Amino acid sequence: MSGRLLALGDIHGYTAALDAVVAAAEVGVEDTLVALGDFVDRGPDSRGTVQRLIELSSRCRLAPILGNHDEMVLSLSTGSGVGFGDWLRFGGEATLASYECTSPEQFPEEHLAFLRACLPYYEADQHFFVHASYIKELPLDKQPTEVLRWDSLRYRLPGPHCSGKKAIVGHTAQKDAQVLDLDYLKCIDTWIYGDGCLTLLDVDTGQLWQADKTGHPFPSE
Ligand SMILES: [Mn+2]
Repeated sequence: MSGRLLALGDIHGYTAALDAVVAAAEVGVEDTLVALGDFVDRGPDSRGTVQRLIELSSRCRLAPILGNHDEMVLSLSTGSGVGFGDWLRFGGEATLASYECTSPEQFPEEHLAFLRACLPYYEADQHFFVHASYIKELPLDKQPTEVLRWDSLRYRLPGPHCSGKKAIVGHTAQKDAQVLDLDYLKCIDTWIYGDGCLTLLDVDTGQLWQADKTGHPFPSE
């Protein structure tokens, strides 16, 4: 297969940063772009971010992974209402504002369908990709979704996975804005919703493209 294997950290509604790193890396139709999830919440433009990802799916080989924030939106979109208050506090308020809605039940069906089609994980020849974390002894198709989407590396750092493949993860915001590189695991959530940036990684070469909230190169010159 030609094209690069690229990984994109947690976007959280910062569409300008998404546009900037995709343009800088010149993402093209041959490239596989694994988006690690948490497309929505906290930032100002969740709606624009989801729209852009839908567009990107026809401009490259997009493999979107479901994050815990995306999961919250999906479960609230079915009208369950469970956890609505918590979701608002964890960034849902900004998401509602961007959609000009009072509940995820009212979000455009195309956007909800995109989130429903997101993957629990993505596996390549020498790497695998999850939103949050994994249990090192279990094959990927046996991982609990709680661990895949919610576990923090600060709470429990897994060792190398039994498959021998290297892990690329998001979710645990790196507040020094540096990619966490343990060789067997890279975490590329570089805290765009705080003082950090959005990171796009070429998995095979290690090249990084990074942008801040406004879409300017990070770190700024
Ligand atoms: Mn997350």
